[in-house]
Amino acid sequence: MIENKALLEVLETVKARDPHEPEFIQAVTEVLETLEPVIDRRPDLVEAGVLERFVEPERIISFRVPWVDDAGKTRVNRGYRVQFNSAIGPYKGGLRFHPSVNLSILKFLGFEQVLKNSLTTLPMGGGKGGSDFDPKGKSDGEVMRFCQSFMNELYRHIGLDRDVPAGDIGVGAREVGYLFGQYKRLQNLYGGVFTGKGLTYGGSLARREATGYGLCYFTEEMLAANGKTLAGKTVLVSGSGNVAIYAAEKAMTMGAKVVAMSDSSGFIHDPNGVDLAVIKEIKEVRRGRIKEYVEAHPDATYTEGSRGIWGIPCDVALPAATQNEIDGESARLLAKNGCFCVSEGANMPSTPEAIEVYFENKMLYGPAKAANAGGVSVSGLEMSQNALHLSWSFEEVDERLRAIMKQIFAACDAAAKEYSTPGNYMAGANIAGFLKVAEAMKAQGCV
Ligand code: NDP
Ligand code: 2IT
Repeated sequence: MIENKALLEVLETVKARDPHEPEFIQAVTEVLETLEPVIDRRPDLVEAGVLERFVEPERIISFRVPWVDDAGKTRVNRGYRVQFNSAIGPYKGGLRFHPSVNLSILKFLGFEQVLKNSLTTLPMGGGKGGSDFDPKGKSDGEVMRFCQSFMNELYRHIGLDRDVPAGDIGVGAREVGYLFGQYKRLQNLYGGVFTGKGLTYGGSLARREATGYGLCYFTEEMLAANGKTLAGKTVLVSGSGNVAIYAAEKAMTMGAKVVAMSDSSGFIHDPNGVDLAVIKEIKEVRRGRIKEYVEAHPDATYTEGSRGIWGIPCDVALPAATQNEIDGESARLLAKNGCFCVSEGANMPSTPEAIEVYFENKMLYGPAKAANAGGVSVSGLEMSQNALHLSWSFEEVDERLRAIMKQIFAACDAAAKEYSTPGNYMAGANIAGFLKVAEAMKAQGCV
């Protein structure tokens, strides 16, 4: 519970202003609670009005996205871009296309992105955007027409030194291609205004793998600091999208056994270890459902309902699907079955109750904004390569990613020790991320 008066006032204002935005309130509450020891020592930041500005997006753009489906019918979706904070660099963050997208979700994601991008050590502010459009079940032509219409509005608001979007849920290589193509056509500019681009048109090697690989690099650092390693451990990875697939791949390379993965319909359990080639074929090539896995591996089981995955005994859990996918009950189940580490590939996958359970059970907890920062880090490296008009090898990008994840862990560890409880990497990530942004905001005055 917060006692600091300035923090309390800011939190109460957010709750009063946005009572209909539960995810945003959840993210802000968690961060403000952990900032108390910093704010107690830094009245100058309160004096400079940093806190009030820190929780309010600089700009929110909302627009109509009309498009024509294959039957010739006009459809309308909502498009958004939340430009949250540009204190340390141009807005940077992904676009999400999913029917659940609304301002509460995009504001929580944008707010988290500000702190995450600060942790990467690269000069990027934070933003997020997207639409309630569902690419699932749409033809390539429908997705293209939607993306072109979305960009017909978004192009005015983005740019190399202004705002650089990327992918997130529902926005992968196909969508980025269509969005980038339309931007280029409208602006007659090739500039690296998108990251996650295809390798034939300015994308970075290892961007596809970056979030998942980075998650494993961070997790390995956290485990090593606590006398443990991923090798030989049984691991659950939720989701089967971009982050999940490459988290599973790197965990396996590091010697772990991944026994389960999921999608929004259900989960597969393969005690022999998941066959990732089959998952990639189903998800990346065919855009199919994870239940098809048991056709290739009849020894594995498929169960309806994605939450059930947390009932499988494991050592390490890597949630990589979506927000609030681990609730208190799932967390208790993980702890009861011997899980000692939860490291987050998805953004805010643990409810506040779940996080309490991790701490009560002395589990190692790698918070999303640190653990999944590898994706945006390599996005930053993609921007650097584009600016230099050259491209680095896979190994070079991967090496830089590894170094960044190591540095992020070190920063979380140090801030936890200086301001909070040693080992509380959640507090460490929030504090280290906040301090850099706060200093920049103070230095730039009331803007
Ligand atoms: P993808 O669209 O590639 O994959 C998303 C996966 O999560 C799919 O398996 C999907 O299942 C599942 N999923 C989505 N929504 C839900 C839901 N409501 N309930 C259960 N499962 C769900 O997205 P990404 O892999 O890119 O993103 C996954 C998470 O990682 C998100 O939280 C994202 O914000 C975060 N992230 C992504 C980064 C990136 O670089 N891509 C970087 C950092 C974080 P289904 O196919 O059934 O919908
Ligand atoms: O949540 C995230 O960090 C992302 N979706 C990636 C953002 C980016 O700009 O690469």
